[in-house]
Amino acid sequence: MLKNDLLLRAARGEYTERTPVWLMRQAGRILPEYRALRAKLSGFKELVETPELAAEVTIQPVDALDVDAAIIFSDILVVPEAMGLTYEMLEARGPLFPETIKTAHDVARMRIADPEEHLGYVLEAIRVTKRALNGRVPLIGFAGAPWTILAYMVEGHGSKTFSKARRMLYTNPELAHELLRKITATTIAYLQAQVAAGANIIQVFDSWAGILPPNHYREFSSRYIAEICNALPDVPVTVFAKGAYFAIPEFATFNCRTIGLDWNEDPRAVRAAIGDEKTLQGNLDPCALYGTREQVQQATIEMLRRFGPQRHIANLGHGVYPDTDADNVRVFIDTVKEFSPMAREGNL
Ligand code: 1CP
Repeated sequence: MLKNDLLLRAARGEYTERTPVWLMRQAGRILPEYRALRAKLSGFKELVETPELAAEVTIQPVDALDVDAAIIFSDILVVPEAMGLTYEMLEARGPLFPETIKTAHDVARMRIADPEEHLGYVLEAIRVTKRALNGRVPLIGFAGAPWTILAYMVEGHGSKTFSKARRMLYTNPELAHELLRKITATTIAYLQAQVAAGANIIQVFDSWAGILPPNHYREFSSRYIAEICNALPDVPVTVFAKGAYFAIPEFATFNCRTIGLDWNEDPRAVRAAIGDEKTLQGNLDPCALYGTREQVQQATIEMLRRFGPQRHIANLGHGVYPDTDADNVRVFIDTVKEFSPMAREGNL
């Protein structure tokens, strides 16, 4: 039983006495205790692949920041690795796939992964985390959306344009679909296993949604996200598609509970467009946390006003930047907790 279930109640559209709050990328470099542990290890992968360590850093922000949820410490790139494409995490540079997907032969070599066999370390990290959390807050499980995973598998690393990946959608759409089907099957089994291991809510990250034109987004991304939502009927799902403002009315028809908004989106306009069915998550600009204490507080209050008092999960519009002052992160969290109850009385 959960002692704090605000996040789940908000996701289900139930009344909350205040707005729940957590931050994308809350576990990581902003916390000195993360940096200290990380410095003792061979690298990022050791942390992700050792369940006790992954559980420890998952819980650090719950202790240090008093957020209303933990998110399992892992990465979206464990999925391509489980399918047969290993990644490296280069210090200060990000992920790199030494081999990439180019041909039909490459796609044929990718397997539909078995969660226990190929991703057992994440499932074990979830089990260890759940025991250690002992019901303090819900645990968020996650995966990348199939399009974002394809983008890394074809491109091999982060990119501003992902032009190799987008080229495939024009030059070999059938091959792209073949790969997307395999990623989707792997992701569905993996997320169902995360739920069985104890994840209370699932977030699908489509980080590179915004680089596709709307017609390609419908053909190569959103339909696979819909399949994932349909395969998880018993758990609330959050769809966060960065930059895909044009797809939000479509997400409103999905079997998901929450839609994540990035900082380009206006919560009032989204509400007006989609009605009250879904909970919204977001969307303070991560750069707002570089301001003074007073500026962070004002920006957070303004965000609360734009979303209104119910059906909102407070968050940033994307992951917190690693050089953000943890004290300003605390101001953001404390402001949500202090001021969101006032909104219920119409005093914000
Ligand atoms: O050594 C380090 O500390 C490296 C930094 C780091 C961290 C802390 C990476 C490398 N991944 C993570 C953990 C991580 N990744 C989490 C942990 C839980 C939490 O949020 O606290 C999550 C949810 C992710 C998900 C993830 N990884 C996404 C989707 C979310 C988003 O930010 O859009 C993406 C795109 C990745 C790929 C990735 N992993 C790491 C980096 C630097 C990147 C982005 C590379 C790029 O810009 O293309």
